[in-house]
Amino acid sequence: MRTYVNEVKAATEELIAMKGWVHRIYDVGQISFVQLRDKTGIIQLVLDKGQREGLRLETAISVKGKKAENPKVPGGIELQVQTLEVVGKPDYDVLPFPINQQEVDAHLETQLNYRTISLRAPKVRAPFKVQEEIVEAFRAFFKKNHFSEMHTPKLIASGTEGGSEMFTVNYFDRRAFLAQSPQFYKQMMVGAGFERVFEIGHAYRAELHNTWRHLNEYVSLDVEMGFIDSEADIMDMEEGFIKHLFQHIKTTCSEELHLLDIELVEPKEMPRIPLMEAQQILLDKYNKKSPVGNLDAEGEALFSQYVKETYDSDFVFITKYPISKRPVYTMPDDRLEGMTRSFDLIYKGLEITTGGQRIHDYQQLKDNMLAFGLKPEDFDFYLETFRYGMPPHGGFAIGLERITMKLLDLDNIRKATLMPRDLKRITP
Ligand code: AMO
Repeated sequence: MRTYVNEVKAATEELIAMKGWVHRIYDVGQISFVQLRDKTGIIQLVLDKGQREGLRLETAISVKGKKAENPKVPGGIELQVQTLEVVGKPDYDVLPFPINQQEVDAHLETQLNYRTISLRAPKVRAPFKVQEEIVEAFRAFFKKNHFSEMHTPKLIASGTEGGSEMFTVNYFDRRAFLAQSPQFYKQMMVGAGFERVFEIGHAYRAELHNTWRHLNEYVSLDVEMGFIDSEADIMDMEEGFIKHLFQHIKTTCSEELHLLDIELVEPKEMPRIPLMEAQQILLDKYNKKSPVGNLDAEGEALFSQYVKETYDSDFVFITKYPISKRPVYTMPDDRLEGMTRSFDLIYKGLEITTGGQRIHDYQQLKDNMLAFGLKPEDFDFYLETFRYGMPPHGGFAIGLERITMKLLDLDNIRKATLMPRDLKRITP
């Protein structure tokens, strides 16, 4: 039976079998100290000269040995190796960059070019363990709250978030698109009787900008909920999830948080501030003008700073966006002319979520399509659901890479993306 590095302490076998990669080698006279790295950590192996022969960094090996206490090595335990087998011989001249240092000293683009190499470095890989746990927490939280997991089509016939930013694909003799979001389908599944649904899946945006926060393919954590009273139910649900998430990450990722030097402070109550108020505060306090009906990236950052100072919160919901700035499915706000029952959630200066209540009345939705210059007949497959008693509903989507990036204070979304797709990159 194989023992992983994080199990060695508790292992009771006389001879312990371990597998992994050669992370580091120190030769000291007749013996060598080799660090073996597996997916859970690093352990020191003690080898004699014969066993050491031919070993290079990153050789994949399988060893058997006896464990011994050594207070000088990390973890306090080393393995005195009795047998060693090379199971994966390397075939490189030089490594593209060293991966056994505290930090990988290579440009991000180089790290991405050699992604399977850079990911071998524990600190580069750590965000993905956290990301895995974000997904785990998302699934567990929403399942517990009566949501069903969905897998909706990614090859679709029409856009959901406004016409722009779509990738076109050939679909036999027709044109199809890659889904910008599961928006229509998650709403349809509410109407189909599932009532509460969530989806973890890729979304595609043909954005033409290469920035630290945009990807052309990202993972969207989508939620849609039927029989709501208002968009406040949706914000409550998201706030509840984020609080659950912090607890979960603290308990499941303590090693990764330590490695990345992150101290997670549990979120306080998240303020909910109408957009117009936020824009006014930015103008009064920072002399910062905002674009019509939105905040720009600088405004989001400044406003987060204000919220941190005023409410001691890293999160803020911006509410009540104008009709003209929100997609066709968004519910107008009958309490405020020209505005919608929608929101964004800003976390440490970056939008991580858009959400809101949707129009559920068939005729109103059809009329809104016309008002938006869309042809309702192009959306028959979607509109159909609304003719048979669609309940008031709403939802939101969180960008997985964005929330990972902010949780871990990473400065570029690519560091939270295994294989980023951006303007210039479609490999590896
Ligand atoms: P929106 O278009 O705002 O809303 O997207 C929701 C969230 O997805 C993430 N996101 C991105 N992340 C990385 N790169 C991108 N190019 C990118 N685009 C979006 C962000 C964003 O907040 N259907 C609505 C959601 C809803 O109302 O339920 C939608 O897709 O974190």
